[in-house]
Amino acid sequence: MTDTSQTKRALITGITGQDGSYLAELLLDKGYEVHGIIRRASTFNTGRIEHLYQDPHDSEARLFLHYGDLTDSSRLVTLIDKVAPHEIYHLAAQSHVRVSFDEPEFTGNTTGVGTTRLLEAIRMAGIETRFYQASSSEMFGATPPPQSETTPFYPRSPYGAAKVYGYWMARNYREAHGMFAVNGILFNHESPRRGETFVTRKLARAAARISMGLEKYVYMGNLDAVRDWGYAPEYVEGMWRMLQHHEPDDYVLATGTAYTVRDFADHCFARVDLDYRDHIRFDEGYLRPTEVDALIGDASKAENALGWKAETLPPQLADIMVTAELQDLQK
Ligand code: NAP
Ligand code: G4F
Repeated sequence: MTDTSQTKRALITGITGQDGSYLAELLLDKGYEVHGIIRRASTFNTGRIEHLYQDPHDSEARLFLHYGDLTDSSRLVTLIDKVAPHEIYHLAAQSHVRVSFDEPEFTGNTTGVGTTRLLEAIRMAGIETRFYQASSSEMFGATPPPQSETTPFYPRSPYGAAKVYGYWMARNYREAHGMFAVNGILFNHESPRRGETFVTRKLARAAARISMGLEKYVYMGNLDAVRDWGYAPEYVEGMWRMLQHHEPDDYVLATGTAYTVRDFADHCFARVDLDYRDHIRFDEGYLRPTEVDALIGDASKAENALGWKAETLPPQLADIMVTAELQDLQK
């Protein structure tokens, strides 16, 4: 660890995920010492942060990885005590909505109670820190758009219900214990680092592979769902701004635009001069028992208080993602 009293230390749970990797980049660029919690796996799970890796024996190293898991309270306490971070970004979760219907208990344990374990670990360690909770637009569920910080929650999945619980635990630690705990209520945000089974990455990947003759069809579920898709690197900047604000509060981050899954498919396939209708087939296995029909966010509070505004809109996002897939295939 660097021993300069000026250096800010941040701890990121979920550093190996899409957002964790962009956030680690951002914080390292800002001069932070960054600590990340990773899960032990039998295969490497650090692909998204490989380019950031620094040998911990190097005296200049500012990125440190620690084994840990959201289900292991004692480990969270000892880690927080040891690292004593100024800022904690809690991004780790079982984050796949469809999977949460198959694994509701596991999702509740990690995505929901995992947040409580971390908040309680902070309280037990007795450190002064700022806490970011990765809340989600999925919490709005069936409540019609536009959705803002004052919109009532109506979750439609075990994942959404677990996130509502995490949201209220962060609020409660703020109100009950005076903790600087913030909820970022983020609408869907995507990138070439998005997990392959989320709809934007699946479509971008399929369009690229089909255009190269590697596949003919992609099997999809509901194409009529409306989402508000932004670009992940911009959203992690918003997370950081929330923790720099003079007081803890909750904020929506979104683009305010509405596109269907079908629109996104159209943009991805048009990028490679194909018609999506020739290549998409239906598989009911990708339907959810309860669907969230439309998420469109109102991020005006974040714009006014934090000066944050989404720049990249879905057509450009589709272009970025398909281009990245094509480049990967040409390597
Ligand atoms: P992601 O790519 O799925 O990353 C999830 C991270 O959590 C991974 O690093 C994963 O580790 C880790 N993790 C999962 N279970 C864990 C456990 N039991 N213990 C420790 N770590 C665990 O998710 P993301 O897209 O970056 O999203 C970040 C956070 O924001 C999540 O909480 C998500 O629910 C929330 N969110 C995302 C969006 C979005 O559109 N992306 C919108 C709103 C909210 P492995 O790499 O080992 O699997
Ligand atoms: O890409 P998705 O799986 O994302 P979803 O369910 O909106 O959840 C993501 O965003 C949330 C924020 O609102 C996050 F909290 C959460 O962690 C995650 O990052 O699905 C988007 C839409 C859904 O309506 C789904 O039914 O796409 C539809 N869809 C249609 N065919 C499909 C597919 N989704 C997936 N994953 N795979 C399909 O084949």
